[in-house]
Amino acid sequence: MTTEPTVVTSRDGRIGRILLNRPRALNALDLAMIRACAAILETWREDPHVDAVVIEGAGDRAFCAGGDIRALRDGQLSGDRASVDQFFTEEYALNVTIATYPKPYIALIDGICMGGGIGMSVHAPYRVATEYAGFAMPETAIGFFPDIGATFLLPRLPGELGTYLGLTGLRINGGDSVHAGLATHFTSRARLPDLSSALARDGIAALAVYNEPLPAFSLADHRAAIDHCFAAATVGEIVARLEATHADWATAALKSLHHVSPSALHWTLRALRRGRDLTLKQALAAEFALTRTTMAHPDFAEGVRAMIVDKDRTPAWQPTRIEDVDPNRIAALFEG
Ligand code: QUE
Repeated sequence: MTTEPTVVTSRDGRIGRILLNRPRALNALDLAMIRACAAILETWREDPHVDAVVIEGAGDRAFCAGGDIRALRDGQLSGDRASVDQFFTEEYALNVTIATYPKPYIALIDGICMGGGIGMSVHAPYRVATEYAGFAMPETAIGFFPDIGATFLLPRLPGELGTYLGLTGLRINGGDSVHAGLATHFTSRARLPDLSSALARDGIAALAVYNEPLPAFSLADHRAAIDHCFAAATVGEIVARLEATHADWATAALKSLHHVSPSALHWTLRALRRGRDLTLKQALAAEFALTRTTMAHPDFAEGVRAMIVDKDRTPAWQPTRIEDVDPNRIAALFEG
């Protein structure tokens, strides 16, 4: 039996292609995939035959659902911090490579794009979303925080949209992702194969040719209220402002906030506020330090257990209520 490579690379006309090829795992990134992407980007960096890089996900469900969170939980629980550190070191280095790559890097996002998948796309200058794209930073649901440079990216979205997305973990669709600044172009799934061929033939000029009119921003009517609620200084005050906002979007946001880890809400808000003033590299270094302290909190292993390992979706958080999180304990995570 031959096993298919989990990253398939090829040259096609003027471009280099990367296919994240683990469709049954929603193309989630393990360390081998991160290494394969980093290696081919180094090969192509100086290759005169490669003018641009196009990355896609295999299958029609996902661009990339994130990182290999299950392996990270195993490493944390067994005390193998070295392997956990290795994963984040190489993943975050790849995020910087993508952000600073000297040639156009174009992500075609036709399915879910979460966590590590955002790190593989949103740092790049060109991100094409289809109507099937779904962007989310859902880490508070697993007792973690938006990493991969999201503490740099999210505070730079319009108003408080990034705080809203990072705390609730809610998913936004392809059109909305362009309005929010997560994607740069919108091309329907039906035309994506033609765009992909045109990129190989004509380079990035093809992006404008295949760019389509955007559907209306579904959050447009709520932007001012989102900004007001999520500008609050504490998680408790954000919840209070949402409770005072009698609207369906606010009810949905509250439902998410009451499902995710209360402790993760507190450390995520603090990390997002800090990221406003950091460069991408500084944000990633700060995130790396925060992986060490937050993963040692019981909510990380419990959240991954509930959402990914056992899939019962009923995590037993410690503490269980937002108002019972000890601010001193959160502050200590940022000093560790
Ligand atoms: C929150 C998350 C992640 C998640 C689910 C959440 C995440 C992640 C995955 C994931 C999905 C499919 C896989 C896989 C991991 O799910 O970060 O290995 O095959 O990577 O609710 O943050």
